[in-house]
Amino acid sequence: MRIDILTILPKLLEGPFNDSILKRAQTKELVEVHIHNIRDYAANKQKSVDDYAFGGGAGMVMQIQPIADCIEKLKGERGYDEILYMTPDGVRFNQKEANQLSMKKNIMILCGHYKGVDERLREQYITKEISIGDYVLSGGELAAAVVSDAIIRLIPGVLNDETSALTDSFQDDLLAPPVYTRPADFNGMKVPDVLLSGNLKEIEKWRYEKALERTKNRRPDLLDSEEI
Ligand code: 6GU
Repeated sequence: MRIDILTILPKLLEGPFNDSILKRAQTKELVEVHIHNIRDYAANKQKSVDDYAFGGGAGMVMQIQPIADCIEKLKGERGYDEILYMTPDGVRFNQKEANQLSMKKNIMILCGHYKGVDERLREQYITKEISIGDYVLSGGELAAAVVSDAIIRLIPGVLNDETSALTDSFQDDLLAPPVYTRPADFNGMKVPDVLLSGNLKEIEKWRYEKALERTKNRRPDLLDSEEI
């Protein structure tokens, strides 16, 4: 898989992709991540990438030219399965979307700023508009990192057994159950007996019950009616 991210703040994205699982995925050549500075494509002398909104109002709008040129250049080099635009007015991102995107070959992600990008860019190039939740971030970069992380860890070979995605929260529409490690007794706070019992069937049952209980309490919206 290849992910191209278009941003005016490339430094913001360096950290998340240069550590831990996302870094290893690139070293193992399971994913290529390319970050493009939109400002490099600005055709004007001042290298400006934003301007006042037609019709007035507060906030700047990201201009069409630098972004269109960057997208056109990349599209000339390869086909893209999706061109995503990160925006708080997009469709809410979830695990199902992450699963689907993890099976694509080439994905482009455009990070918005200020009051957003010129609408004509969205009409002309964007195949999917994504929000990561009901709150507003200063820009799309952190959201792009979130979405990329959720996608990349699902690519076969990225995770090992210990970090397996199979037992994640949401993979079966249930939140994950509580987990414990040594010591079994910390200042009198004890690990549930069943986890020390060695009875795999009982442990599975306990984990399922706890996952269900946690989901009912915190995210009842995730449960189908027959499970409640
Ligand atoms: Cl994708 N971008 C911004 N700027 N804010 C957000 C978001 C995205 N998702 C939630 N809030």
